[in-house]
Amino acid sequence: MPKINKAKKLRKLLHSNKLEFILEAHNGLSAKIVENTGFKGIWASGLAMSAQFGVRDSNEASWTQVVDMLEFMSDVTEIPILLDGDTGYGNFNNMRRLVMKLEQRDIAGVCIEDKQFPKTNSFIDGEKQPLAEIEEFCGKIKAGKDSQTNDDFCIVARVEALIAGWGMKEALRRAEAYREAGADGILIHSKQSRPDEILEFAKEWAQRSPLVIVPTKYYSTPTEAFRKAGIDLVIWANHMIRASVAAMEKRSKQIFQSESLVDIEDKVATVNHLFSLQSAEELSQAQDKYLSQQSNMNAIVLAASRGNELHELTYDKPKAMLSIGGHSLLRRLIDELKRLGINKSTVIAGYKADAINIPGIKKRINRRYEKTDELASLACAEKDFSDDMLIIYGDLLFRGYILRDLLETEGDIVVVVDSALDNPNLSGKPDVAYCSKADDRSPFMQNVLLESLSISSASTKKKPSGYWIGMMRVRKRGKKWIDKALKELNKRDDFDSLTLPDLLNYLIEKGKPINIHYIDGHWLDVNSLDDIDRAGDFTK
Ligand code: SPV
Ligand code: MG
Repeated sequence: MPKINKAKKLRKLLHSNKLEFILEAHNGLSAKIVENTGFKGIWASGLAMSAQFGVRDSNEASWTQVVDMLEFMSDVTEIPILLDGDTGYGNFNNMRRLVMKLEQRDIAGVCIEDKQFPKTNSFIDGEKQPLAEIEEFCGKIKAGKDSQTNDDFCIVARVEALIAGWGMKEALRRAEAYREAGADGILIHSKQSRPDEILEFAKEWAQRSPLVIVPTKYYSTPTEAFRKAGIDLVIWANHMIRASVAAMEKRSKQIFQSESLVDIEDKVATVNHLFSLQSAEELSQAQDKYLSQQSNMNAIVLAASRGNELHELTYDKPKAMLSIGGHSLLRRLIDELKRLGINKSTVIAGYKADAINIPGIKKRINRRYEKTDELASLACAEKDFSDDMLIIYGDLLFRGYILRDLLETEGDIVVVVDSALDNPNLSGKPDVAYCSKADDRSPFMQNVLLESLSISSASTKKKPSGYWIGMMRVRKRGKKWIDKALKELNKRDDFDSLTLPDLLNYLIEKGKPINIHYIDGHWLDVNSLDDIDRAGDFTK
């Protein structure tokens, strides 16, 4: 995107031949709000910025802290920002460096006032504050102008003579000197509640250069009077910070007194509104564009069974919550999924569901776990199915590369099959896989399809190709097949006894291709006490 020249925009505001308005902002959020409202520019007020830091408007916040804040403001807006640069934070040399740093952050201009560093706010004993020497201040303006690299960067000179009680003549003398030194505009400041001296100044000034005012004290003046006086720019200088202070004090008192949120929920901005001010939507679109596919995946984890073979070890928890080396099997699995960018997991619990207390997962409960098998559990998570998901047993231990490689394997449904038929870690009754081709151990064997799964190899003379390990990846079309199959199988009397292998066999019967991702060992599922020892070694 071509960079918009914010300095040019500010210059245009100063020279627009009509009265323009800019509003104060003091951080990224308020800057965004000012822009969203429709203002054409932002006043980065020294008073408001120091107030939001909780310090005084007396150069207590360092100039680099101010510049850091400006960066946030500038990053989230496209309208120009005019910085209230106090006295330029030092002499001509500090001014040069300030201009350089402001330009680097795309700040459109800076206003400096003819006082001495450290200054204090003009409305606090304004008449006691010493003014800068005219020559010295002119040198500062010149140094700033000479160091800017963008011709449109604006330096506005603020005349404090009226505030300090030095009179109209001195104010005009100073303004003229600053104009001649190269200032792009004059800000004439007043603390009177009536606009008389400002209007008089404007008349005498006679549009020699752009004129800027801050009607904080003479706020009741009709805006038309400024227009008629030929003023170019009005700064509403501190009303965002004051609005927020009033709102925060009111609401914090209410919460404190009521010890409840009931009365204020409707009176504060919604969390969604905050998200929108933070452009959360843009981030989610960028995630879709830039994050690898697997980060949008979710995992459906089956963890409803007790694991009866483990006897008293699973007396008070399901098998997936057995601790191996200090972490439960399920915890290890969820951590591994996260490591590979799968951050959404639905765990289907059943037996001792309360014992599954892993943060950040969604839990679905198969209340009929005692009378049902895997498919009934899977159906409990139907609402969480997505167009890219992993279905996996909750008690599975495996080396990370297995899942990583699975995520890179093509296919609407891909199941992981261990072709090491003599894998010493195997126990229980693993599901025997018969596939269209045996594993030839080439790195990326493709287009191998599952022909059937069976609980034992005795039923057929065909040579098994390996064991299904209880992990499958399902893409959009595969999900549709599974949705449909679950509906159809649910009508069968034996639905409660059906397992994931039954589902896969059913899909194969219906002609759906189930792809194979072959591995060679490096996984374990815990079925017996011996497996627990093996699992301990496996996780070391
Ligand atoms: C500011 O906004 O910090 C200003 C304007 O300097 S005023 O507070 O009115 O002096
Ligand atoms: Mg200020």
